[in-house]
Amino acid sequence: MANNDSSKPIVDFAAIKENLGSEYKMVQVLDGSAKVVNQEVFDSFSDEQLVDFMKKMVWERALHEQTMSFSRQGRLGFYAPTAGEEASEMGSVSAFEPQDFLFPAYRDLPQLIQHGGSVEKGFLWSRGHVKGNQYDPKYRAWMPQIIIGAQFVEAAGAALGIKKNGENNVAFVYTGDGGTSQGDTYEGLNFAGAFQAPLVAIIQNNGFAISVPRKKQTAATTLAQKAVAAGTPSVQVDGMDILAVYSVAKAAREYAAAGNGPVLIETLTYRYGAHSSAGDDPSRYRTKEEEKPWHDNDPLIRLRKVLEDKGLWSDQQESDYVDECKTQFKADLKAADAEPKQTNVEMLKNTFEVPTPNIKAQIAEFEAKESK
Ligand SMILES: Cc1ncc(C[n+]2csc(CCOP(=O)(O)OP(=O)(O)O)c2C)c(N)n1
Ligand SMILES: [Mg+2]
Repeated sequence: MANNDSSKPIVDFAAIKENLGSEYKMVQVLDGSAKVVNQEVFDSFSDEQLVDFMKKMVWERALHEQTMSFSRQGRLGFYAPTAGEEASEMGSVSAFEPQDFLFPAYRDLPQLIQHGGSVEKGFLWSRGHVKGNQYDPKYRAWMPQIIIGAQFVEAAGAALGIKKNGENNVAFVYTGDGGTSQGDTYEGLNFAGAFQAPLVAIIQNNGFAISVPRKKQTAATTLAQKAVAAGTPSVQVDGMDILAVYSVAKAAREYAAAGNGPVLIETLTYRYGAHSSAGDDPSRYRTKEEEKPWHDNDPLIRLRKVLEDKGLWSDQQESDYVDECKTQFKADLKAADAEPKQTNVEMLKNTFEVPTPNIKAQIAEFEAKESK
């Protein structure tokens, strides 16, 4: 049968495509010039809270600087730089309760530490030391995941466990923009949606998956809309505005903890440095002109302006606090240095609760070698 070319198509795919994701409007409390754009939410913060947010971001920036310096001295293993992502990381983690279960990725050590971990353990993790993955069982967090997306499947399982235990808590999980292209991310989200489990998924869209820019990663207009297929509400938030990130994460936590199922948050942020301390060169995949607006939008500058206007913060206070943090990080590295070197026996024993015959043989072999 011949088509009548002049008639309108039964479906206007072009119009549908044009509108995909158009309902997402980036949430802000402070705009790029630190102007309050949501007075009601801004007024809900006490002076103490504002100073606490500033201190957390200054702490994270100092941790970044110190770990980059340790890395250049060959004193750490793998470390993922975090400068630029302080509002996204500190704003989100501050919205959760100690009893919430955290599933971080490798760029989320600062959240892991803030959620009750320690800098020393973070350094041991960076060195691949098994002690970096061993936490007090009452501390509710999983080790930072290197396998992109895998933490979403784990977090969905934990969220279902939380629901089955009848707790009013949530599991919260992080991945990057690149992570949303990985099957596991969707599978975890879909599972949590199907079981209406209390999962808060945070996509830190920092513009790049190593050298692959966000635009080449997916044709989706926003990453937030990827939740829609899993029947999950989602939001895009200014990831350089800590007040917006915190407020959105807090609302997401409350919604999920109340038994309404999962939520997804996309934070729009930027990675200033290289992908990792292994030293890839960002100038090979982006220009200084592209980077500049993000530096102008720096999360610390934005909150600092607000605090200085209120007389709550000064350069002196900041530099004293940076010194205090860096002194502590140096002590934390010393403590990590004092940890006895990991043996193969320890690593093998840590692999399976009940070792296989093969692993048993290897344990015996290394016990003989390493006891010498
Ligand atoms: C399953 C899997 N595939 C590939 C990699 C290699 N890899 C490590 S980091 C990375 C990029 C991830 O980018 P994104 O999710 O945006 O996170 P970001 O590093 O920007 O925080 C890739 C592809 C991996 N670790 N795991
Ligand atoms: Mg990324």
